[in-house]
Amino acid sequence: MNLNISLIGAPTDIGAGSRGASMGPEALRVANIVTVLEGLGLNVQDRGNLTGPHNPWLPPVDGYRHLQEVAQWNQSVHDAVYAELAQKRLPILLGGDHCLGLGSISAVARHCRATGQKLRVLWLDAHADFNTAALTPSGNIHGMPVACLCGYGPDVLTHIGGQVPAIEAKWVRQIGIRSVDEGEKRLVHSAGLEVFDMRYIDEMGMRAAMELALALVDANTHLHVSFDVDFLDPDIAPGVGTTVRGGPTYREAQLCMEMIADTGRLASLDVMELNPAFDVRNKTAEVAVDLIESLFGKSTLMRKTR
Ligand code: 6HN
Ligand code: MN
Ligand code: MN
Ligand code: MN
Repeated sequence: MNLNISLIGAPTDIGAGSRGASMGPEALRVANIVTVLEGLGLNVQDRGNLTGPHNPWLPPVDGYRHLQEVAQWNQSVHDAVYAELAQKRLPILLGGDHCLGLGSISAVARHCRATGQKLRVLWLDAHADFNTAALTPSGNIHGMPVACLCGYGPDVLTHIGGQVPAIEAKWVRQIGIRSVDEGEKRLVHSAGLEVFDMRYIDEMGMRAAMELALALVDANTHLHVSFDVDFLDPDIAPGVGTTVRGGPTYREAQLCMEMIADTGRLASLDVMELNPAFDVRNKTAEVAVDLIESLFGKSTLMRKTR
């Protein structure tokens, strides 16, 4: 794995339905994300925070809230993530709401086209984030990034990485899904997204889900993880704007991260939707940092050496 990590803060809630994800990057820093990663022997550069338009908090227009502002934020995320990848570093985007997964993954896809790598996106989330302007119940663009990446969206969002669609639905695996809107569900099915929802995880277990989600990851695969903190059960992660009961437990989430780490192919990461305004003494940020530590290969005594 790449040992050179760059942190990029994106302090905005421009695509969300509640205010506060803009404080996410600082909460992750307060939870010691830098020293925890350094403790694993990684070289960590904190690039500080990107800037962008403030949140005007307006109602949706033609099915989108803040479309131009969302496009601007995503353009700067794209540029920052692409620059780190071009310097052969592993970018970690500190969100910020999940609309920014669009800029981040557009950059990763562009990088993979340039290097000839296969891209695999793991989308860890309670939600599918596969809405369009016609389907969305809210107009909040954090519910739309996967659809935009797959080409279902307005030009200002689908063109950010220079190729439309930025990715193919078959490169994506969604894990932990348990809240999908009615119209969104139909589009998920027709686009052919592979979803390991909570029903699947309940019946088959996290291990079986991750084995399938990681099948076909090989030495030429760039593995991108987009970690929406609302993936986690609200009992352990109340600090998000859109909690949904019935998510992975602490242990299930650890196993998920450990199995990703074992591939050795993690090459970029988003940590999104952390909302300190809903948190209790920064504990959700601490849980997220714990899980990121496992994602980067924190080893335990019981682990067999490779
Ligand atoms: N997220 N499906 C809902 C919507 O408004 O489109 C919720 C989206 C949540 C998005 O948590 O990243
Ligand atoms: Mn999300
Ligand atoms: Mn979510
Ligand atoms: Mn790469």
